[in-house]
Amino acid sequence: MKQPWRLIGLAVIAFALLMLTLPSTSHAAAHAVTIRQFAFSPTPLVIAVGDTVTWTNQDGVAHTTNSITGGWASSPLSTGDSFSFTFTSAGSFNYICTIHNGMQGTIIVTQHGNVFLPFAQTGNAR
Ligand SMILES: [Cu+2]
Repeated sequence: MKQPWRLIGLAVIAFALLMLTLPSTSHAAAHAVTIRQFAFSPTPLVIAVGDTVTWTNQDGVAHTTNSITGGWASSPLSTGDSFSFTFTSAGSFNYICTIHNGMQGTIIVTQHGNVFLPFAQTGNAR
């Protein structure tokens, strides 16, 4: 009769380990994009689902950050102003400054939110 209890014990441990890994899978990071000299930097920027990007205008003139596909749209950002957006789905998102259409950038959102990824990365100091 010891085996069933042992299996249940293992299941509890496995469940506890899974719960421990969940916060790290939704470990949202913050990224900064600088707007300077009529350019977004860095671009392309690679992030994970759930991460937040903050654009900050360091130019002397106003700029915007507007997704071409309508995901986000800032109002004109004056010098020192910031705009943040949290990406909730994977994909490649192109954006522009609507004041200066030649200003273009790309945010690449990858699917790091995979629950099983931490198991594959055992021993990785993350
Ligand atoms: Cu601009």
